[in-house]
Amino acid sequence: MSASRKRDTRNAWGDLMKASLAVLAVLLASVPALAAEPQYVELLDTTAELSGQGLTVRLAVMNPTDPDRLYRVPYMTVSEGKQEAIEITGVASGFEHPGAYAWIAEFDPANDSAEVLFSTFTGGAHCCDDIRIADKGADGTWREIEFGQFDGGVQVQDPDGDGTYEITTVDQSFLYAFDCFACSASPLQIWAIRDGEMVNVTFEPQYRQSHEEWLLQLEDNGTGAETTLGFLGGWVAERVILGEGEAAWADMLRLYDPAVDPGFPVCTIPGVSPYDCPEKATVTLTFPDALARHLAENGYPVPPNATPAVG
Ligand SMILES: [Ca+2]
Ligand SMILES: [Ca+2]
Repeated sequence: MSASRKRDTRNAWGDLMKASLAVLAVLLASVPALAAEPQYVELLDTTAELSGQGLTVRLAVMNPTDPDRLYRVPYMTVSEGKQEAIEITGVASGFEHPGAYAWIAEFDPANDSAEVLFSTFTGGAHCCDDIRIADKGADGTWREIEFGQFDGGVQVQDPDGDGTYEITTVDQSFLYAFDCFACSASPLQIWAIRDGEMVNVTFEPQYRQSHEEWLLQLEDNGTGAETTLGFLGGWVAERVILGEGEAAWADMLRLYDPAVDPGFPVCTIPGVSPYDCPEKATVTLTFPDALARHLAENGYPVPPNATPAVG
């Protein structure tokens, strides 16, 4: 091989390497930074501790100092480095060993720290996990976000795989709307934290696959129960999220048996529950009418072929 051929080969390799590095740089720039996996700790004794992502979380139980407060209350302290950042008090459950857990996870991309989800169990048959979140503001001050109480709890997941975690649960409004808790299907609900605010992102298109999977799960779980009103309500709502509302409504009407419809009382006075409603303002709706009303009241687009909601 001549000297010039060698030089050409070297140049060709050099060009190839440069091109490969350029491609790699573009690829790396387009891939979001890999976020750390969320970390979990549960309060099994009187204290528990977890460190990760630059934060230290301590869970402990406050003994009642006030004689009127009978129950011990779990609380959480979060430290950033060596500095205590925030203390958040949970709720009393009435149990001797109150249930509590925490997750460190990257929920809110608007700041330079991970967040901490703190849950305490309020007690009762199902209810509830009381969820609060420690979130660092733009000025570096930590704040408490009161998320709410969730029957059956919440999960920390990243359904769209972008490295920022979301909180998934089910739409609580369906749990007892048309049937008992265990007989009710509920649509998947997804929450994000954006600049310290809880945002319901259920309908955003990047979560479509999660909804498709949830629908499949509902249908499997509904084996033998596909015509109960509790199933049909949540099933239609999940399909409304998937943009199949019109077909879902037609399917529901085909499966719906008026003979098993107990009727659903609603109050025509806005904001008044059926339990507090004067008799003359109470209207009993059929299941399809009640479902259309429930969808509208809870922010779901009502399918165009649905009966008009009353009241
Ligand atoms: Ca963050
Ligand atoms: Ca995400």
